[in-house]
Amino acid sequence: MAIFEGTFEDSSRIRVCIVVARFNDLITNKLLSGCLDCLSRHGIDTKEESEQLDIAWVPGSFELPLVSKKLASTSKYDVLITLGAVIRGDTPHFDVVVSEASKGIASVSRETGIPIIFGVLTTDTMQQALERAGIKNNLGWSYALQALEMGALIKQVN
Ligand code: INI
Repeated sequence: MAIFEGTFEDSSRIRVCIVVARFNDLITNKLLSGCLDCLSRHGIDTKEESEQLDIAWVPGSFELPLVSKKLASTSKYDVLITLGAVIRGDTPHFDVVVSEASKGIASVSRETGIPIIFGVLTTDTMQQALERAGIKNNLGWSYALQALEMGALIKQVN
């Protein structure tokens, strides 16, 4: 019997790309900081000259799937992390943006075989988004952990 399980022992060797939406950058910059903090504490080089980490900026969450697809297709990364924030109160087309981002990211991940972490906060208010981006808890940290787990798992299964 084989048991496949992503561990954090080889985290320092995982190649990561983070794709971040600029829309609501008050929130997405905080998610990015949490993400980088977690990656760096797990041995990933997060300095500017890093050879194992890249960061791509897109205008909004709607653009995350296309750019993720281009990056995932390069074979340079073991895992991608997408970061965005869609806030219902301020967004009449909330459902459209969230649906396109979530379905798009899931389908890119399946098509390319590269795990892509869905780090798009979807909240009713800016207050809730702030709470999840650092005031109470920084979910960017959790997204990075999930990325390391999936990066390790996919290496085992390949
Ligand atoms: N993009 C977001 O990431 N969050 C939002 O809350 C948002 N709102 O409010 O509209 C948003 N819109 C921009 C969208 O993602 C695209 O960038 C834009 O439509 C251009 O394609």
